[in-house]
Amino acid sequence: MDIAIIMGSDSDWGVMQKAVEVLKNFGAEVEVTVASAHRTPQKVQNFVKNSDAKIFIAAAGMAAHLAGVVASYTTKPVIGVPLASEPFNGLDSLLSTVQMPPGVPVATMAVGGAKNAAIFAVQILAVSDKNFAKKIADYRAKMSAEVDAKSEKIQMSVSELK
Ligand code: RP5
Repeated sequence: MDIAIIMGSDSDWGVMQKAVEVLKNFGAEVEVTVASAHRTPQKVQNFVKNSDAKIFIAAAGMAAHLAGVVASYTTKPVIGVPLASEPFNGLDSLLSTVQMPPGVPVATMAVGGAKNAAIFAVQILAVSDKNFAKKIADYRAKMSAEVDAKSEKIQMSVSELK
């Protein structure tokens, strides 16, 4: 298994589905489970300890300790995705995910950053896998070409303005 995604709740799926789509587009193996640092701590521990995934993506909202707890059970890379919820719109989960004590890092994405979590995971795989390295390079080139095309379109709109 390449990537394991752990979500604190099934209510996180609406955001995290994007990560699965991106990972599948890159041809990465991905599995998803719901396990909570607070509601099902033993399940989190068992899952992480028994998983053969190379990288974990952990997504949670509110008091989002899931990624940090996952990181405490493994020395594999852990990518954290803080998720937005009321009343703090994700600032609570961002700080809960990113403010890890020295020695146990979590690579924290932006609030709701499911897509970047997937891309970052593929970039880690790409360090030792030429196939993924080529796909990431192609992805960057395509993105760059799209920006150029958008810029040209804007230039045309500008020149058409009186
Ligand atoms: C977190 O609490 C979950 O990751 C979710 O973002 C939030 C709310 O969970 P539910 O009450 O919707 O299950 O642990």
